[in-house]
Amino acid sequence: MNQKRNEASLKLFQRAQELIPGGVNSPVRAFKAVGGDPIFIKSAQGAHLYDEDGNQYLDLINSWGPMILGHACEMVQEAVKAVLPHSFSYGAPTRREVEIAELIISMVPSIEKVRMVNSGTEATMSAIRVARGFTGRDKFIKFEGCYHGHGDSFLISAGSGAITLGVPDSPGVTKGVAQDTITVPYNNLEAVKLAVAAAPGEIAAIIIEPVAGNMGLVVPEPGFLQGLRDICTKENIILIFDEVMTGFRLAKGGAQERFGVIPDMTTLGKIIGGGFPVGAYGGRKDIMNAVAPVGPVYQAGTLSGNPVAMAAGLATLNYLNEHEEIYGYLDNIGDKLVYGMRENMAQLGMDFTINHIGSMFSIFFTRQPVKDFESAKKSNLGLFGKYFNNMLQHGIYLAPSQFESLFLSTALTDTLANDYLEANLESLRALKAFL
Ligand code: HOZ
Repeated sequence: MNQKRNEASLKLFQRAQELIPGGVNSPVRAFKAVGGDPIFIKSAQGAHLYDEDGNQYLDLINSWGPMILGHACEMVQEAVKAVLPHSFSYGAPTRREVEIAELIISMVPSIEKVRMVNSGTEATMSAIRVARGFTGRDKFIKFEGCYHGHGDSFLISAGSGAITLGVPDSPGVTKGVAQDTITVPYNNLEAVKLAVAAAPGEIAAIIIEPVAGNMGLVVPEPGFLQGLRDICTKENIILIFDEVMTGFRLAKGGAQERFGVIPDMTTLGKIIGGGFPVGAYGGRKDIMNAVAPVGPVYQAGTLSGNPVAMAAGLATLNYLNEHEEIYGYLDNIGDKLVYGMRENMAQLGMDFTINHIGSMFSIFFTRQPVKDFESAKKSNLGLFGKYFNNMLQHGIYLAPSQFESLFLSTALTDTLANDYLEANLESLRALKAFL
């Protein structure tokens, strides 16, 4: 156990609660689902976070995905520094926007044209608008437990912070908006077929996290993504992969490359900005040509394509593009953690479920397979909270919610992975008293 002091974090949290709803600028960070008070981070370097009290943590969130090369990566810093003397925003086109568009199009199989925005939420909201404008249809299908940012039409059966705080259907979303969102269970093709048959010619798009990361990690069953592709092709529905989490992470070309299923549109965020606020949506040329100023579907943004964010994103994506071996490394270190956790559990006579792919994984405190939102909700949340706090005491910073994935970075060495597994063994052992 190496975490002792948290007075500085506590003081900041007390001040913050007077000033910011819940003391945080994004709800899951408040630790409400796991008990205890949030840690305020002062800095980060490589695989580690440092809090305001000087404690060190091994970071298994990596800013919820973007820091795939570890924190404060030198090469990204240099790229950002090169831009700063030339000012920080112009609201006019720049060279790097062209370069990053070329790079994204070369890396992501489905993207022929791309538009930069400022967050994943903007990307998904815009993609749905484009799909509606292009098809002339109003409704879309989303999957229970998938989270596509906080746009009104997505906050129906939503995962991530929405389910963490018990508001999967958020107040404030009007009935009028909600009636155009059709929800079906993840990994259930029959339900999709029924939903499509029930609204013939009315569905503009099916949007999905090809690997779901917002109900904890849930991997698509064999044939599920291809089944969606086939339905969409047959019914002229636009298939949108929300790869905000999986893009540039599960492979250079994201989950679509890894599973060999190509959607019509893709939304991106997180890694694409190298840690800065960036999102993007793109896809088939004919669809993207519906976007203003070429087509009539309106979408705009003063800070879109911001030069500082573009420099960080470009440096990160260029590096990933030129170092494909990174994905083998991340897969191996992910395997090491997950197989090691399973060994730890076997040693303690436990058999909880771990879902895993590449550098993303989640532990669920249930013995049943987790393949959709209903099965994810079977996890014992009390045990998860205890496990989270045990790990924190051992200097491991996990996502403070059962309904999130963990993300690894290339800064996670073999030695640090061993430290993680030791902490995991001790944290699980401490749970035995509660089983
Ligand atoms: N809902 C976000 C991840 N799925 C968490 C974002 C944050 O708190 O930074």
